[in-house]
Amino acid sequence: MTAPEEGLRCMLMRGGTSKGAYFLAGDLPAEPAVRDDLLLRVMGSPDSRQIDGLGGAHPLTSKVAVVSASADPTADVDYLFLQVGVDTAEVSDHQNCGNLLAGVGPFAVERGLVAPGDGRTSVRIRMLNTGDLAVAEFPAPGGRVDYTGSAEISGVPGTAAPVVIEFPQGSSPLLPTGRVRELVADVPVTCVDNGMPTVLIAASALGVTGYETPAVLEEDQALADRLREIRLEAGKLMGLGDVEGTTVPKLSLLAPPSDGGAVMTRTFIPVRCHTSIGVLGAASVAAGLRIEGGVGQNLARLPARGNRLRIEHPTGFLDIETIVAYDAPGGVPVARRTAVVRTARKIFDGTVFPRPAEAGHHP
Ligand code: NQM
Repeated sequence: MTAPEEGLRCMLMRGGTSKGAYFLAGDLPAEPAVRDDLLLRVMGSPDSRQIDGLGGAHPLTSKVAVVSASADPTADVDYLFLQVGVDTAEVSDHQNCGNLLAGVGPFAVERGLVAPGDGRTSVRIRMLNTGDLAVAEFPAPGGRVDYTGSAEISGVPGTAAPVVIEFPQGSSPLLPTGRVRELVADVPVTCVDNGMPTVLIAASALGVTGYETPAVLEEDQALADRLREIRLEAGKLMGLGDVEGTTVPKLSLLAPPSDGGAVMTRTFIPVRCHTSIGVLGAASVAAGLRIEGGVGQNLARLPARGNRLRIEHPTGFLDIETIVAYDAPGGVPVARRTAVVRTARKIFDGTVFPRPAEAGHHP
């Protein structure tokens, strides 16, 4: 590997409603502290505008995917997601990202890690942040990824080729506290983890409607204080320890649907309010709505038939299929399968030049 200051091979991609820098693991330093210091300098962090790097000044555009061939016989590639702080010098592997996941299969084909099939290509992805598996299917006719198509996802202008993602049953308990509903900081919540630890709360329990814009909710300091209090307590109950400096659990405020869907959401990730909703965040909301006695039960409208739920969010909706089953009547619920359609796009492929390391700073 040449010195990173001489440039690193990098692809900028939109994955779902997020955007990030994709790297081959072999193009980055192996030592996590050295890698993370480099990624901060690539993304332009810490700086609220990320003016000196690739980051887009929002957690949804300050993301990194690290991809490599997998040694696991049940997977083709390994995917490590890293959340890069915008105005903090932090790089975290504590959460996964189902949106950047949409770009991982196409990136693996672009970099020659997997041989594309004829027509649609299927890539089995081991998500290193959780250890869980995902299978992504997308068009790559004649060996070249075709990003064009007619799939539309809320929060992204235009249309693109569908990336169909399936998640088999994950390894985390769906109810991390072992309870369907509990009082946390005096508010009824359901803590759920279908790939993303998420605290479900009725918006009305916090004195908001759940239909406010993210900007209005972000300006509400009293709400921010309440959410912080709930999150710190819920984090401990969910076995995540002290979550003060981490990005999980997320908090999803629920309200009755306004446009024919199952539920309206406003999701805090965890300080900024999401302009749509994360994929695994939505998977957790959807599974939570299907658990008997959860806080969403009286406000959601579940379709009489089928596994698909429409999760409404600030810029539209996300359709997600989830099958929740009980191991025994009245027993423990498990999410057997989750599936979603996303799109992704290669925006730029080339060499990124990190900001120079600060003199005397050795990570
Ligand atoms: O939940 C944002 C996003 C995400 C994560 C976040 C995600 C997911 O929209 O799977 O995709 O919750 O930090 O990219």
